[in-house]
Amino acid sequence: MDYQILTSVVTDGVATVTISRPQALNALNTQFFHEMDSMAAELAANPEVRVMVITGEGKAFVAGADIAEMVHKNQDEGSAFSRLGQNTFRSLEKLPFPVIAAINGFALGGGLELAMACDFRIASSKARFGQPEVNLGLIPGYAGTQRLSRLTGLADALLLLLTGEMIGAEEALRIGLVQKVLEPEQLMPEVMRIAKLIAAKGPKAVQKVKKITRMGYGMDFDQGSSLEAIEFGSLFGPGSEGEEGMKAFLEKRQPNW
Ligand code: CO8
Repeated sequence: MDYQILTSVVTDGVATVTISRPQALNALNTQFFHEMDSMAAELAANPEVRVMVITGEGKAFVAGADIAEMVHKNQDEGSAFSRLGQNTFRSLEKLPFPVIAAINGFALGGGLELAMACDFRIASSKARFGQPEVNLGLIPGYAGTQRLSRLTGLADALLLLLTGEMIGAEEALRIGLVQKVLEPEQLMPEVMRIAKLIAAKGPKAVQKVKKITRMGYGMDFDQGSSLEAIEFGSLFGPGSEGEEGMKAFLEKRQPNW
């Protein structure tokens, strides 16, 4: 695909995908969703990639869905644009490897919804967060009404969704929306440190942790535990990743995945 908005660089097993439409604060348009679908598929097919990082160029991570594109839509087109984004973001959750949001600036509306579809979020102290859709007479359309309350609890989610107010990074940390806050110049070094840490672990184990934790979150506890037991067993046996990891520990050497 001829990418106009996304760029990607793969180093040491980490694919860093940058959203680059800074003149519109990286607002999400139809082109973005097609590029993200294609990029995710390409990276999923690349055996070198163990972790994906998503960040934005300039002063925004993403300042929302593209209002200039949305303003002319009718009801059916509005619903279709919502489903397009929902499908793309859901597919990020289903990628085999972890996806980290490196939130460098504004994460508003569809931008916060994108960040919430990542496996965890690390933010610059300058980042600003919000679901400002009600200011526009809209509601979130990329499953923000569903993901936010699951991350923060119902009341903090409703406070953000109903007021449309922006919050800073420390408040986002307090309500569980982000996992770490760093000075702007520390953001990418720390994100890369964490991404490379994960990329160096047993690749199948990492994939299974993501899959089972995410699937189990929506499951009955006992069903989730059964799934865990099956997947746990699949890492054992001659030539398996678990055998190599455990042997390496006992032989006091680095594992050779
Ligand atoms: N869409 C399109 N263009 C945008 C957007 C956006 N979301 N955000 C910023 N821009 C553009 C501005 O129009 C401006 O363009 P220009 O230079 O041509 O005038 C440029 O980016 C720079 O923006 P500002 O001059 O406004 O920059 P400031 O630093 O003054 O302000 C803000 C930054 C506070 C982030 C401000 O730009 C802002 O409030 N942006 C809109 C934020 C917003 O409301 N986001 C939510 C959008 S709705 C949404 O995301 C719904 C998701 C679900 C959709 C479901 C599909 C139907």
